Amino acid sequence: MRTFIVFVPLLALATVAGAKKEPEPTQPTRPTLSASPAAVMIAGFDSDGDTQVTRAEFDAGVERSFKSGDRDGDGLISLLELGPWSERWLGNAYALPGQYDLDRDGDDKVSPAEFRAEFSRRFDAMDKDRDGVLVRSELIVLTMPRLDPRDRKGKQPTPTQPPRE
Ligand SMILES: [Ca+2]
Ligand SMILES: [Ca+2]
Ligand SMILES: [Ca+2]
Repeated sequence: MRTFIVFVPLLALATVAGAKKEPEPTQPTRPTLSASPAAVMIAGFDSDGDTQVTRAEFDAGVERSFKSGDRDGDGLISLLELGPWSERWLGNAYALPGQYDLDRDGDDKVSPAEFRAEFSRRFDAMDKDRDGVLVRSELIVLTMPRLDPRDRKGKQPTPTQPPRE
């Protein structure tokens, strides 16, 4: 992936240099790469370190996560337990999936079935090729920048040059 990230700006610079005095050279479109809190959590379920999360690793990870969230061991994650669980596994108490995604029957408790169902839904949504394995590219979201007509002028990429002496 590193090769890809380095290569894109170089290619963009080459395109601009090659365009010379063509009017309005096409803006290089660089996607923004990001990962949702749920994707970060799921990436952590890769127990054998091969960067792929199989369905078995996922199921085990979901169970592990649920058990760690159920601090009082009553078999449910209460709303009081949900905040610390979210902070630990999603990186923030307000990250999604949250209470309304997880507690589908609205009894203020997240059951193992509710928990599994929500993450299973997310696994299926991320598994684009439907092979039952999540690879890193399926966990990363590419957002293409929107071309705003107002930004067309005067926003040339500035090539980095060594300072002249
Ligand atoms: Ca509990
Ligand atoms: Ca519930
Ligand atoms: Ca897949």
